[in-house]
Amino acid sequence: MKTVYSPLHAGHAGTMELISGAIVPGFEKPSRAEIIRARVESEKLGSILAPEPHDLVAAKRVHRPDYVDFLPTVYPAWEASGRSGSAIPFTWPTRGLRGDVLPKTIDAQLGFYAFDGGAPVVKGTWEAVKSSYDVALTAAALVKNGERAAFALCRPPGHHAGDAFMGGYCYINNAAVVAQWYRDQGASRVSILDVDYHHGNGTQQIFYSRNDIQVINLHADPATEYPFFLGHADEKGEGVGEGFNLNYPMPFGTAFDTWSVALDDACSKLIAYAPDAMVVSVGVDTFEKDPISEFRLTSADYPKIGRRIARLGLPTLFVMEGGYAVEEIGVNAVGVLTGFEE
Ligand code: SP5
Ligand code: ZN
Repeated sequence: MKTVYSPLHAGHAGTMELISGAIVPGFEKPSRAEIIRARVESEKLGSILAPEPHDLVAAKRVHRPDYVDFLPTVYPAWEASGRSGSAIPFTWPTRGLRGDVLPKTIDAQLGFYAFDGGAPVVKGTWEAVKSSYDVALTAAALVKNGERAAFALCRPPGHHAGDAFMGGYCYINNAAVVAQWYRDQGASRVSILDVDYHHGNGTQQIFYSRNDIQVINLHADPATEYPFFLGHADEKGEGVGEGFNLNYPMPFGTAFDTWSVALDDACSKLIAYAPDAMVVSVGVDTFEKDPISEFRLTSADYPKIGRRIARLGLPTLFVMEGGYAVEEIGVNAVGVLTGFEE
């Protein structure tokens, strides 16, 4: 299959992250995408294409327009206020505070448009976010125009970003953008299968009241794992969307024997829905050696995931999400794709 990749992701670099009581270099770093790209080449997965530039119309179909327009203003406003480094929010309009009045100062606006402090903005962030969006849409067009599958090597990832908030290394929800784009191009139904270790809270939130986009998540139980406040099994969608959101929370220590049972069940629900196309939010932070995660999948398991997804027989777009064991990220991410192509 073809891969779409942009070098512009690399400007989103040098981010800082507050984790386990310390401020450390961000886990979501440029080498992730570079190592995956190198593995795409060495495994001869297929050609690597540059993205076509897109306007922001498709982003505004799933995100609030004011949120999309805010993103490119962050770093200029941060610099104008005399700071450098990573722009990170520290105050949020939680219960009991006003979440309906956009404040005037950048520190407050960051909190207004974020659900955590995990999406730092540096000088090159917007250009990288925009390139990741272009990568996703360009890869989606390949599939729409007849390719069985394509790989959007997106960086930064997207599945934690909701209609008007960033967080968890995510800014624009690339998987949500392309799912909606397929609908706007004439698909009747689209499924999103999110296999990242973390619950795709942004994707769930965006489509929660919809019956035309099925959202299925396999992830660590939010009772004990980030993003904590969404992703329980009883979240099934609302209104006409009831029954079209499916969550498979699993405990720390989950290995492929258990995880694959959830995948099989998810696949049966997906087949019953009979979508015209599917989008896979492919995170490989389920890996046993992932530095911030607690599942136990091995490198040998990733091709099995690809094979199982291939059996669905659907036009498939793989959109890169998480995975922080950098040394093995290429083997694991590309393992899913080569497994799919067997
Ligand atoms: C796209 C994606 O995978 N985003 C993940 C964001 C996770 N951010 C919070 C991580 C908190 C992890 N807890 C530390 C446990 C270390 N053993
Ligand atoms: Zn993740």
